[in-house]
Amino acid sequence: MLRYSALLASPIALFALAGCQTVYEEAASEIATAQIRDRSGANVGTARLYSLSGEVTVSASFTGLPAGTKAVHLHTAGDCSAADFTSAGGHLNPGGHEHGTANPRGAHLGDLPNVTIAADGSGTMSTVLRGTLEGISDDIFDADGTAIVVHEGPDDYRSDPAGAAGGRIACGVVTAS
Ligand SMILES: [Cu+2]
Ligand SMILES: [Zn+2]
Repeated sequence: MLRYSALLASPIALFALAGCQTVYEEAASEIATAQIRDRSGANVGTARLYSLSGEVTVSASFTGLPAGTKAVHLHTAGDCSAADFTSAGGHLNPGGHEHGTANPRGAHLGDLPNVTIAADGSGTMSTVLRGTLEGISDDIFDADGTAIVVHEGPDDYRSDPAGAAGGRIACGVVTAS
């Protein structure tokens, strides 16, 4: 039981461990994945959603992206068909909030931390979503689905409606496992 409590306390720290599968990933259930592609159609990453004890964690790893700090969000439609990925709609926001974790009126369910892409084009991001699995799975797996989107610049965590993050450079449809 001690081991279990430690998992609950620090899923993000455990995700940060090197290796193929972390302790957290072993204990958690994968509920969805997304193959993320850039505007040329090249595969530039994978996102996985896990549930453990009612919490949902999003973990994404990227390769082949331009270096720098990039916004990552869940968008309201699982549709990456438009060339500029605007088909994915705005941020997933079932609660009717404004954008940004630093916004007193925020935040969207889809607001995720920025990812830092290294000079070699790689980077990882992991975070626990606000809300419980029971509360948010209907929003993620709704009729039009959900996408994970990477932007050309960083999210300022404040500017409504999208964090002033610039254009969309990569997109993946969240698919139930
Ligand atoms: Cu976005
Ligand atoms: Zn947002």
